[in-house]
Amino acid sequence: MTSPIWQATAQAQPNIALVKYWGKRDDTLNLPAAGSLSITLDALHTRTTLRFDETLAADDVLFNGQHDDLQTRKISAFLDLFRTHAGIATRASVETANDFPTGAGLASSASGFAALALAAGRALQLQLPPHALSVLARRGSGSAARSVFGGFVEMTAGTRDDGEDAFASPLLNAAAWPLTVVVAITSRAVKDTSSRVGMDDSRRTSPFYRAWVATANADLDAAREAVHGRDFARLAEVSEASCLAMHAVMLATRPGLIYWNAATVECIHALRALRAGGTGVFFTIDAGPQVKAVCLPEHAEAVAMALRTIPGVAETMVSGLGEGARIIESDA
Ligand code: 2P0
Repeated sequence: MTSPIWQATAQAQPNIALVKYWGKRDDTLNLPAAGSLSITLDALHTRTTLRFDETLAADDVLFNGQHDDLQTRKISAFLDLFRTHAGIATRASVETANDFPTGAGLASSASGFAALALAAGRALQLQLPPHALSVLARRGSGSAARSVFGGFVEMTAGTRDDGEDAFASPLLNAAAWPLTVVVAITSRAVKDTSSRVGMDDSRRTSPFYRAWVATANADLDAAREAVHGRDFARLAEVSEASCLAMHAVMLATRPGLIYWNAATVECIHALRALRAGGTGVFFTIDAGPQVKAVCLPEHAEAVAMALRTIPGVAETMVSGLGEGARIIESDA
């Protein structure tokens, strides 16, 4: 008799936070200290095929075409959550790949764990409602909870110790306010300090950390209202403020977390000058040196051209807003 194989392929896209997440209230359950608000992209993808196979003695993970011990451990621990949920011990083979730089401040863990959570839930036929999928994706990476959904998304910090109320929800779909994001790649190097380690260091040592967490709700309220009102100027103001406050917390961490390079700073100045001249654009920057320019679609080409002239900008990628994680293929 052949052993059963449960298989699913899922795709998810990274998201970019406009109101940032930087710090946890619980490391084990990956519970954020404050809420966040993001946009899901459509041009960058993670695709993940998962097969639970009773003939396997161990999980077998192919990450961007390679066997990688660290990624295998992370993915295996994540799949344990689903095995526990389903009451099985079956091992899995996983093939996951990103069509964009991994670990370089482009939210590859967000799309990666969102795709894996969706594939695992489908392969095991767990019938998870979206918020439960978001809770599980969060266990892999806090930002992955947001990539479950498309368009504009809000992540709620929740108050429960078990984390069941810490999940993301859709705010506005992508077509309702189709902004364009131009990503300026200023380095392809993998960052020195992961977000996970960096945000824990900030919580423990940055004198600005408490103030950062205390101001998050006001930023969330302003950003949510700006999204509902399609108020680009207001969204620009709060997004840049949240980004710069997060980087202030990072800089004041001991030792200081400096994710920017010279080109990052040049991009900031160039984008501010463009906005002062009437271009609909604002910047945001995550735990890496890339600059994400969020634009009104009619201004995206001018923004991309301006960013490409800046020394140190190796490449620009242009993306619209996209859908949430989805199943591409499944036999379950
Ligand atoms: C964000 N970042 O809101 C912020 C801004 C980076 C800077 O979410 O430890 O990879 O897995 O929960 O989700 C990156 O952090 O961290 C991130 P974990 P994650 O997009």
